[in-house]
Amino acid sequence: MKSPVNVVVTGACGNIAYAIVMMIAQGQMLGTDQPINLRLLDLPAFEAALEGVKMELVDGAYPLLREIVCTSDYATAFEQADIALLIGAKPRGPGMDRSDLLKANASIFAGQGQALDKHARRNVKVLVVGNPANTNAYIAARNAPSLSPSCFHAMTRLDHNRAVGQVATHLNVPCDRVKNIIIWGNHSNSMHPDLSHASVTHYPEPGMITPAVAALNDPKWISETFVNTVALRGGAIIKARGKSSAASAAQAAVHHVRDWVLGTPKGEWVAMSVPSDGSYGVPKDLVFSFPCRASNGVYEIVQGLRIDETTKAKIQVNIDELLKEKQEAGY
Ligand code: NAX
Repeated sequence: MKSPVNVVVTGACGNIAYAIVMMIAQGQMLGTDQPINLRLLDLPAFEAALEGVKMELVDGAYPLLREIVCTSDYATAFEQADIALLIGAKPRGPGMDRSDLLKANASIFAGQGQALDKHARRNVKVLVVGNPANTNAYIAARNAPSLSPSCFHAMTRLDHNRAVGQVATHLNVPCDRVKNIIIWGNHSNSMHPDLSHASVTHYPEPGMITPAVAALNDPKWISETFVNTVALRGGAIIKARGKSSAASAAQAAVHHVRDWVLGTPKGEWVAMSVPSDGSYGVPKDLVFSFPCRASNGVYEIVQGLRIDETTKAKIQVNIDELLKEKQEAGY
């Protein structure tokens, strides 16, 4: 039997956390042979509610779960952390402008970066979900000087999964036949879903592989309906449900960490927001969504893909947006 890994979930009383802790406990994120110690962190006012989440986890009788710790103390939460899902963040309140929101979150993620720096394992894998996720991840990494920036990712996997879902639904094929979609940029309405390297397997006949653009054969649908549906999906869900995406966000975070830890399937890549190494002209260290592969717990940005002029322009829009966010947050 493997030794347990320490998994921290922040914002553990929130909507996304409520879905994700059960998925983690089932082994969907790290494998069904991997025991887990869960550390649930939320604000002090939510400590009693956290105990309720713990009771439900106990009542779920999950064989992989070992310790379950509920806390509002960073040192307790992040001690020897192997995986940290930073989901909790400050939402925009009445009268708050964008730069107030960026600054409020900057102080949360600076504090969590410092705590990870001090307490977590040196190869900790941190996934920032709380918005503005890319800038929050950048700030956490800046505040953890003894950890490699490569420990800090942000989540654009939900955008990736939304794009897969749209293509699969449009072609009436199962989602796992749609491969190698790219999401470029920031987790915001500006991010760019790119189908130019995507393909659809077993389409139109079993055994065939068709470029997604050819399978769809509808440039207007791709450049308008598809791009806008993916970019505006979060708002559409709030409008329809009266609440923001929770189960799909949890699923996306599970997919991101699973692929980072256990590896991406051979020949495939997925969207991960990772610190830039200068690839595709993105300034170094900006946390930017790229096509990434992973194996044995190590990820890499897929190199050398041909980028068309529309995509180049969209990448630049996202660079400018992230540079502005960083500045507004005081970095
Ligand atoms: P909820 O408002 O349901 O829950 C947030 C929880 O975080 C609350 O329990 C709150 O007390 C806690 N919290 C706030 N500050 C904290 C801190 N400093 N330390 C620990 N806990 C803290 O939000 P939920 O729907 O779960 O969404 C969480 C975050 O995910 C939001 O910022 C949201 O915007 C973001 N999202 C990011 C997505 C992505 O693709 N990157 C998609 C889904 C989601 O919109």
